[in-house]
Amino acid sequence: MNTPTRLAIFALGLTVAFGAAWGVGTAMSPVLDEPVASHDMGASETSHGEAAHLPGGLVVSQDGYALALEETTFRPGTRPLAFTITGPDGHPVTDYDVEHEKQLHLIAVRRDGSGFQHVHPVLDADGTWRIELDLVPGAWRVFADFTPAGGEGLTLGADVTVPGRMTTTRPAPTTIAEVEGGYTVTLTGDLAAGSSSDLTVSVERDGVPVTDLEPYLGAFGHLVALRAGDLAYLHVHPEDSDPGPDVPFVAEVPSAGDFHLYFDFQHDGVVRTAEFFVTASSSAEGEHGDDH
Ligand SMILES: [Cu+2]
Repeated sequence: MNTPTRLAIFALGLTVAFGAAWGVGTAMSPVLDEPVASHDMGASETSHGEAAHLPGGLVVSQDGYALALEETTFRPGTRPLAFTITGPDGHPVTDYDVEHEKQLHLIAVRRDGSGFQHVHPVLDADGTWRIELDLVPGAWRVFADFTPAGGEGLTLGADVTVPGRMTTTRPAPTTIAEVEGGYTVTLTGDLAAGSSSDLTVSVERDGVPVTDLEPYLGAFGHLVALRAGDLAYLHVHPEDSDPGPDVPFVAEVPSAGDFHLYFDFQHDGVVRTAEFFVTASSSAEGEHGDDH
């Protein structure tokens, strides 16, 4: 710590001490700690509550766990990504709970919502995860969705840059996705901010409803929702269902606005992704059944 900073903190400590008797150590901690830290009463309990309600994926470090990428800049192409999750003791985490059949789910997507990849890295004995990503130029976000053994589930996010000439198109609203292999995947149901929204994804192939979807990650499909603008990573829960054509989900979105939805499904031994771009209404609109 340099001298001016130390002086500034000392001065702050004096100010606080005058106001609050001799609770200097405690009084100073909100100044020195990250806002998420909560080993104080009252005010920091509130800030902890707010952090708990923040959508996932917006921070690179939370509750003592941090996502550390070995490299953050890549040339375009198929590139190896390596990273660790460091724990509260500062060492890479090597023990994870299995959620949706995997110890860790990695999502990579370009900031404009294109290039979505949902993959499952391999863990080394030393705690390093490795996977290959297909990268084109642009600003990317990667998300690690995991549960440290015996702990709470976390989604941490970090930025990745791929230099080069970037092309982009503004995504258009779509609830019908054409997917390679002759599939047409349709999303029905409306997202409403602040409430649980029932969504159904229906799969057809060459115009015929698909009734033999294969289990993928413990359900007949896996849905990831990202908020346009900041790529907040949202919770979507699969519901029990038949193996198609309809696969139900419950989604909770924290705000009105645009969302990218990605539905991974397995059929004929191949996992494919259908992409949707939808707008969530404010909850008031949703209650009044505004369907346009
Ligand atoms: Cu996964």
